Amino acid sequence: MAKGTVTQKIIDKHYITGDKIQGQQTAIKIDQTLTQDATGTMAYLELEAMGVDKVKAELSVSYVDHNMMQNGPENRNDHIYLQTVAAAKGVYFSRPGNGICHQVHLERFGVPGKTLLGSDSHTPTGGGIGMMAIGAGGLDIALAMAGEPFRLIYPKVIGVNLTGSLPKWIAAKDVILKLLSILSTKGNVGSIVEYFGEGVSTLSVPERATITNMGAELGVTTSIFPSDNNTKGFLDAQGRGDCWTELIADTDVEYDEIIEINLSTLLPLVACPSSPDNIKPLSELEGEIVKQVIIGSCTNSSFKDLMMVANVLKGRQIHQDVTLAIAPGSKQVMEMLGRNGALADIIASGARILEAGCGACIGQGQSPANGSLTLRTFNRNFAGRTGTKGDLAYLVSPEVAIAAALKGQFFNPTKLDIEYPTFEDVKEFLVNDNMIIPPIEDNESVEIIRKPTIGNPPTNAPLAKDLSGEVVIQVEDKITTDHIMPAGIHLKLRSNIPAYSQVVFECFTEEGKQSFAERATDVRDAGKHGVIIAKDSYGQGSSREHAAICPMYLGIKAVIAFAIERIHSANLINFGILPLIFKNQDDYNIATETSKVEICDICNQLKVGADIMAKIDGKDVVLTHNLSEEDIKIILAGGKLNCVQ
Ligand code: MIC
Ligand code: SF4
Repeated sequence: MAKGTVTQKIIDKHYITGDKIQGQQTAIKIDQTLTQDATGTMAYLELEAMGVDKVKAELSVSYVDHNMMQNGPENRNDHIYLQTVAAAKGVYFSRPGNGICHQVHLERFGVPGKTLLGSDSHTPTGGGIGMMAIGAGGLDIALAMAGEPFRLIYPKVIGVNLTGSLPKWIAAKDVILKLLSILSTKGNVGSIVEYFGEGVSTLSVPERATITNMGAELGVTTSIFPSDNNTKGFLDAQGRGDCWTELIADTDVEYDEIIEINLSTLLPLVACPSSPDNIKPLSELEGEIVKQVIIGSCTNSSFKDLMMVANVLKGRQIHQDVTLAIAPGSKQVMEMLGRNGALADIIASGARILEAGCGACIGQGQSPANGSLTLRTFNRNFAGRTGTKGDLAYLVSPEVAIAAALKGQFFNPTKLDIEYPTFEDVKEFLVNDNMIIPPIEDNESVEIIRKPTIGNPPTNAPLAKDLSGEVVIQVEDKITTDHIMPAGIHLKLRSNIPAYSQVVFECFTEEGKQSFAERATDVRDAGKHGVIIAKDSYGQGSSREHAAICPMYLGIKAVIAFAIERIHSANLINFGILPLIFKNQDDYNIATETSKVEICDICNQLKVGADIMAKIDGKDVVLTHNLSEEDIKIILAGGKLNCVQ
């Protein structure tokens, strides 16, 4: 059992109830919350449904960064709702254009040693300044805003010992890509990654934040760096040095597992289509023609990253067959680049400047052409996420991205005939919070504006005595929430569950065949409970609770898989869908796309640690689950909203 870790220190300080035993549920106090618009509308509708007048967390911030295309009125309707509900409930509101939630939170609100719960899976970015920052579904954030504790699995702490220092042109992105090549995207549920070792002090806060951000792809609860002098320097430069505290592991610290990474020996790495853990050394890809490069997203859009890019581009021109798009992570970054002239260098090179937001990372524009390679500094390259079916998206560091933009092919940046631009850490960031609206005193008089595209969150019926189910879809390994609930052009439907439900599992709809929504509706209309069957690591990726709400809306009552990822499993429970596990994986093969699934007396069978006897097409199948007492109560009630309303 780990001891003396930064992780434990924060958990101990925030501990409320539960066993401090690895693998058991522990409830902790949440100090800060964040939401973004694409998950936020549901979260605040849920908060309203709970009858909460004013948020009880120390600090809550609502960001608008995902849905900014405004094709049709839906996005702007959401923004107006979010701004008015923030004012009514005592929440800070970060206006569209102010930047990506994780970047802005790091700059303006994050505090070492505090807990942060965010309705976005990349909330662990805050681990870059020593926060325990965790992603969760919107309903869990709503509950944290209401002052409720958050339950997490008491973690296994994986220590990553960083030694050496990064060579020129090798970046923080290569560190996390290296770790993904070791740990992969699956099998890490219930772990927290904590960085330590002499290499830590060689990394600046933006570099640490790149690493903790993309740590989300490991499927761990979160990732964290100690809070040291570099952290102090960053917070001082943000004019927030007074919130700094030192937070480092004890000298006799013990981790549950240790992974060694020597920064000095790292080479440029690439995550190939279509998974962040499909890692190859850049050397294997050199020379392959690249048609599009995009630099941005919450992983790699800091002032540091973009200054490196601007310096490389200064006086140079991008390759004539490549489009280069750059999205700064925040208004602070954009304004600083504008004032120091770097933006002019970027524009002069032929790059296209995008607004400070998620944009292309969530399929809002910049879809690549068919069959052409796109290089992105993002954190996810799940199939189709770019908006192009059969896309070829590669995840790289800004250094590898910019080399490709100049050369029109995968090119090793260390071979560029360019001096690597090195910088001192920024001593004073430009602080201009005019796009952040603070909470007001007279919050009760605020009118919450809900335009017609914003519906109520649906609720579920309590669990039936017997589950009389029928398979609606049978899928394979590593199904991400992007497969379940596509974003891109459909993202604007996030506040309209009946409409959004129509595209559940859209990527698996074959020409001339029933869609998932049609099949699920038929099953439901026949009086049966819908069941989803899957293999390993079901529900990877984003925190979008719509991947549970929409299937629930269509009558899904159970998911049976080899393993279900943490945030998605919690979302299923929150909306009253049973997350069940095959005890014997061979039983997956008994099922077909139309099998009958019977679980008699499910309400009584559902006991902590007990197996569940089911029948698939009449054959006996044993299922298990990881549900706690509390989870079972929620499932029986048909979801958390039914318990708290
Ligand atoms: C993502 O990167 O997939 C998102 C879009 O930010 C999601 C949240 C969402 O689906 O709204 C996430 O990471 O949680
Ligand atoms: Fe936005 Fe992309 Fe970051 Fe998600 S991963 S928060 S879509 S920038």
